[in-house]
Amino acid sequence: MKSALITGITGQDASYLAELLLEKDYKVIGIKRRTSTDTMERVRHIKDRLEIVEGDITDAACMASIINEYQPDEIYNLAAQSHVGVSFKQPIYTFEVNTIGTLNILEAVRQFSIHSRVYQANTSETFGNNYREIWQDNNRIRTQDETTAFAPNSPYAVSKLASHHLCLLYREAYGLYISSTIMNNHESPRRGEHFVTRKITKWIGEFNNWAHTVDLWSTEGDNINGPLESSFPKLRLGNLKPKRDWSHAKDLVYAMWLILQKDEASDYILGSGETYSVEDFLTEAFKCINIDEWQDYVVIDPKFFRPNEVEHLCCSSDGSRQRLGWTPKISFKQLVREMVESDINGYKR
Ligand code: NAP
Ligand code: G4F
Repeated sequence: MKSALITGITGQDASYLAELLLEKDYKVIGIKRRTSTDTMERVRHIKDRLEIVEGDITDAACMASIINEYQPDEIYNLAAQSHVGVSFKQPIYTFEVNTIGTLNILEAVRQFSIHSRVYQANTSETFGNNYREIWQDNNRIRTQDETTAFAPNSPYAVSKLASHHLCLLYREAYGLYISSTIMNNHESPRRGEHFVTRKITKWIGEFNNWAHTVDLWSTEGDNINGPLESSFPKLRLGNLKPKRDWSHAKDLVYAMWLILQKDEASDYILGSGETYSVEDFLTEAFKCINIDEWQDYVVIDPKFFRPNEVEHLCCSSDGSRQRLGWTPKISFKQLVREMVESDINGYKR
């Protein structure tokens, strides 16, 4: 039986990855940091099949002790301060978790468990506003691939780029098996509520259910497109123009597992290869409750704008896909619908 250690077990990606690894008969050890309230919601349904260990990746001694004790075959470092906007307000904390935290794990592996294969979750945010222009079917496409230069423009992105380089360094200098992946955005019904996609679908779910209770939806099955009652607060968002390459988290965690099954450690870039703006997501999500004029329901609030923005992410991951034999299966439209329906049904897990 193989063993896998997952940091950030209470997070979105870890919950899907843990399900996948349990299906594959792994022994799964999840690291959870101490919190004063319960954060196990995403993994409650599989909790009894996981070994949960309390620990914080910013604590070097703690990481060394856990990795030394379990000697895991695979380590997936998914723990992070993963919110870009928050990283502008808490830059030092972001570095402690995302950079020093990664380093603590690499050092523990180097000193106590050199056979462990490590997966490090890094990010397309590290490209900042860099892209490559290619012509496809007479269209000019902006894309990022393995050759695109990094230009991180948030504390989060800089912290993750440092983590990426530490992985390359530990692989090269010590011959450890460490694979670092530049992942584009991936979402799901389990996405944190402060990321834009889930913020939108959660609002829609609550609004839809409220509208039903006050009978705002005038006649059965008809589009309403009516005015928003003043008693339900509008959805407050920031910049709607940025474009993201959105996939489903389930697709991405499958690639994570494939990556650690390769004979050689390497770097990858993962995403859908399609790009949609925040406004596109909003439009598609409102369509799920038959509203075309989302503008009546949304307020643009400067509070949600960032000091710097990444304007356009769209990955070209053909090389990585070929090496892994991987392709994402869930489309943008399916993803949006699944998230909206889950929030209408009151999100269970
Ligand atoms: P997430 O839902 O925000 O989960 C992050 C996890 O890290 C949570 O379980 C959190 O615990 C834990 N954590 C935070 N600080 C910790 C610490 N000091 N020690 C131990 N655990 C800590 O993130 P995600 O969306 O699943 O993303 C997984 C990884 O992929 C992250 O590294 C993220 O930066 C990276 N990534 C994500 C995306 C994406 O679109 N989702 C794209 C590119 C890269 P609490 O529950 O206690 O907060
Ligand atoms: O949902 P977001 O906060 O995700 P962002 O910044 O793209 O970061 C996510 O993807 C990265 C990979 O590219 C990960 F590394 C990272 O960990 C995280 O998972 O914001 C998406 C876009 C941004 O342009 C933001 O400015 O939506 C815009 N936005 C507009 N209004 C908003 C809001 N973002 C948030 N969170 N909240 C808003 O109200």
